[in-house]
Amino acid sequence: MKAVLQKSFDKTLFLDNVKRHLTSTYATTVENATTRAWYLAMSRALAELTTFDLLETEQDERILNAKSVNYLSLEFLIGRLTGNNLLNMGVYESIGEAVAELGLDLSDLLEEERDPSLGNGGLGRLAACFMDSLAAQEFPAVGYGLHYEYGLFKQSFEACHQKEAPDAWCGIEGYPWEVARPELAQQIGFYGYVTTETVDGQEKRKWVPGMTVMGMPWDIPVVGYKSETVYPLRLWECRALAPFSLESFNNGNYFEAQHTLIDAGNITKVLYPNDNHEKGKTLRLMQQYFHSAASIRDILRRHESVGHPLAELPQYETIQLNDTHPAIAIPELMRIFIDERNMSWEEAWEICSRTFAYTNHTLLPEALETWDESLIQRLLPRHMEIIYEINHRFLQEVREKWPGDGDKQQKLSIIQDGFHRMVRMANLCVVGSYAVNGVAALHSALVKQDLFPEFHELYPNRLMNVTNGITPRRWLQYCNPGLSHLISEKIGDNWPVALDELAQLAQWADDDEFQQAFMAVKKENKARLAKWVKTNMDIELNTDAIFDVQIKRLHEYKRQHLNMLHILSLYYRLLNRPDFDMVPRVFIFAAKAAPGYYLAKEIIYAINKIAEKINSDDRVNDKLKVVFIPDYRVSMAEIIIPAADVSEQISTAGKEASGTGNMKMALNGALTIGTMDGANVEIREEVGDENIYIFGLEVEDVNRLKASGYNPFDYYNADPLLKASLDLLNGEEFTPGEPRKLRATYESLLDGGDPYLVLADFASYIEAHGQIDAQYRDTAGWAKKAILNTALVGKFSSDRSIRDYVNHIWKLKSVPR
Ligand code: 26W
Repeated sequence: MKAVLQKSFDKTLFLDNVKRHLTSTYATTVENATTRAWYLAMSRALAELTTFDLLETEQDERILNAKSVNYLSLEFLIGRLTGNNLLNMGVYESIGEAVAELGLDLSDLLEEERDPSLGNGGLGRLAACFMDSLAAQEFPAVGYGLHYEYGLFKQSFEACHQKEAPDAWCGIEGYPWEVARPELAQQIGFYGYVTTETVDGQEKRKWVPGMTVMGMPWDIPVVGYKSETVYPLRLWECRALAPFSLESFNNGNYFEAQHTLIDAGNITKVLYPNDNHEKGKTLRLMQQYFHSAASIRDILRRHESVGHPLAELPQYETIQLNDTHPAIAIPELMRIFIDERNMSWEEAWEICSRTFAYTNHTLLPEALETWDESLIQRLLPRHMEIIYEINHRFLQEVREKWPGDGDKQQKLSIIQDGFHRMVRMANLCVVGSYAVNGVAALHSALVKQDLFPEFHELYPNRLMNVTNGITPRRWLQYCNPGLSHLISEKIGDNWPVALDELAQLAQWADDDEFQQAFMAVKKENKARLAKWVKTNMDIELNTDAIFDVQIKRLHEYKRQHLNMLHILSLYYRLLNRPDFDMVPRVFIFAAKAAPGYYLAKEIIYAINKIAEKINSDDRVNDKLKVVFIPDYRVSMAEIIIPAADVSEQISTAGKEASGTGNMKMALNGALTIGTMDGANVEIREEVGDENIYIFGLEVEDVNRLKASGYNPFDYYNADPLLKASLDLLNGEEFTPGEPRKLRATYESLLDGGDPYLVLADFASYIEAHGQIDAQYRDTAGWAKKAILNTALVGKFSSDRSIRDYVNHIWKLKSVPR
């Protein structure tokens, strides 16, 4: 690994380039440039440097002849690039000094960057961390995604309700870090019909699309940490092929002629804002096919440009499917092989099924994708034929293994029978892949046990686990410079590429001086967040209070409303029990709700109303504060996470596949309060029982309770504190003159049957919070726990996740440059 930029960084040349972009790209002058113009010009100048390396990496013979992974994902939640890339390029300090000569402050410039919010949450952010780790360890890779015109909506609160606004992340000037690759554009078809042609006496099926669009790739550089390796994150934008139909144009029907243009422009117009809930919309399937088809063609182009035969595809390329969203890539590759490259079914299948691997990210039934057979038939008629054939041959295999077992066939079939026949994308992925993985040990066990038990019997070696991870560059080194310096002082500066080395910190966990330094950094980070909250929300926070943080998408299974009930119980006790004492707490929430998810929006509304009241109630003000930070996004997480004392990971056991926010906060010295769910289980294994607060029902308990007929009223009637808290919610305390205005949440927890067992876990949750309160008072004891969290979570580096994929699934070799 070389740090060439670091060595050869030429300040004068760089500043000249910045000034050149200021005038030639952004049409302004040194005298007139705004901070924004300077940020754009600086980023363009930096991006230019990485484009050189991108092209060199792309043409490197050793990489062309090595095996690469193609990471197919409808989402890449990359976050701001400029600051992080400066760090990866090893020039953060020198650029800071360089721009200072122009009288500019680097952090002001970095604040000008808008987050590219090209993802919803966990799945998209994981894809971004994985790209960072692939580049850092120089495992050849290409990320394939979509160039949405609008990313995830921007969130604001109006009278405590969530309001959505479109997110034009590119801005009017365009995004400085991307470069168009028109020479790599592709044509993609939709609709139409299938005919049979006879070629050389052989019958061949041929798809004649009814509509064709263009896929224009934009490359975003993924910069390897202190190396010259730069891989492309290739995002496809959909455009009309010809601006309009010439024929109708010449007929004088100018506006009709523009219809194709409008349709094509729609496909990548906006990211679907649903997280863990699929809706089956035509445009979404069009996005998926557009993404898969463009990516597959690009992969084949790369493979063949070096002269590799198609039959050797699995030796050179592997294709990782990030959930089932790109599943249509499987029949697409089959179609190209059979219809366009004259392969036999057997030969095509042999290659295909050694090329794809699939990651499952959720067990929630409402998130498992199924598409109407009739929709696929209409949009992609040839693909539907191929799916039938895949299924037909697969079911034959099932019949051989279990003769006469109709039940097994029904469960395994890719086609779900019924009035509306549906295609189960997860089944298609398992059948068409050589490896299938879950994202944490518990989740992968449940994938084998509950989601795909029959597949596991049929293919005992196919299902595996790769526990998720996070990149330590962005999520410690970049976002928490104070802690990073403290760590490097103690153990040197190799930990960003070898996170297990943090374990050495454990030797100072009891050291007075180190404890104080560690907690002083935490306090500075809390002050930084408090300043943000004061400036942007005009709420005053006490940095001596416990900062108790829950930041993630809003979903019932994640149970923000359990956290809310805890707050209500504290408020109730502060007002009604004169002897009740507590360490001051600041509750921090940040979460977006899918725009169509009614109850999630009601929970946001309730928390905001509760916050409004509590924050202005002088009786409790010195003890309790509640802050719901609007518009949660990567750059906001970078400020919140280093400031967390307590990390809320409180999903119903068995529902959160992994979680990655849990890893980020533990790494930054927060203690987790969590259920035995997702990666919490493994975090506990690493940090030890004394350094985490585990509570609540486990998966088996949840199943048993549900099977025995769960009744939330049993808990409501038996626990006075729970009853008082819920009644407080349903009264008019928080909505004076309008009782029961927050009833949606209340009712879902009682009459609604409490599907996620909030009430069942309440008592145990309150008890765990009681322990936190007691143990936080022991300053040295808490510092020790916080230090041990940072020290002992090295396992959760995404570098380790990527090595697991490389060794057990992809079988790649690192190609150092
Ligand atoms: C089709 C609608 C839809 C959209 C997104 C269904 C499902 C999804 C994602 C798979 C949901 C998701 O982001 N899952 C999260 O993936 C993370 C990365 O593996 C895990 O850490 C989270 O636990 C999981 O909820």
